Amino acid sequence: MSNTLAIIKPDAVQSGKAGKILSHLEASGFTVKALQMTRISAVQAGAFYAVHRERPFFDSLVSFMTSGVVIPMVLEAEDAVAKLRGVIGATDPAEADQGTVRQLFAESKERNAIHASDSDDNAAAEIAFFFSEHQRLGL
Ligand code: FUP
Repeated sequence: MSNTLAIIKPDAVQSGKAGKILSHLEASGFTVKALQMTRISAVQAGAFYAVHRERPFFDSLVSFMTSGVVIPMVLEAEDAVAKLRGVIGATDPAEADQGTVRQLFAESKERNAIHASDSDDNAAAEIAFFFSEHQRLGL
């Protein structure tokens, strides 16, 4: 078993889809190990997406991610990182496979409902970004 980080993004929380997404993740075989509702600052969003700092969509992405509540969570499954990437689908919902979270619930390439870590190293870093050492002891 391994862990990954998912974030239900502001578009999905605001439109009342968080519960359905959580159900979908559980039905897909993930165990929710930790979860919170929070808002992040522009500095925090910029740090989280630092790899995209030079991209043309960066400022808009930071603005979106700070526009409302987000729900970061730690999900456990066998091969959790790859499994969750498959379950969420392609970045752009127009290109996401049928039945994926983004195909079902996302509005656009930017307002795409959910984040998922893309490697085990990034999963560990992103879990530490949102959850304290004390919380991580429970994982
Ligand atoms: P993903 O790993 O599928 O979340 O996608 P990326 O890491 O490539 O992009 C991170 C986030 O940047 C996406 F979730 C949405 C946003 N993004 C855009 O808004 N426009 C783009 O062209 C690409 C990404």
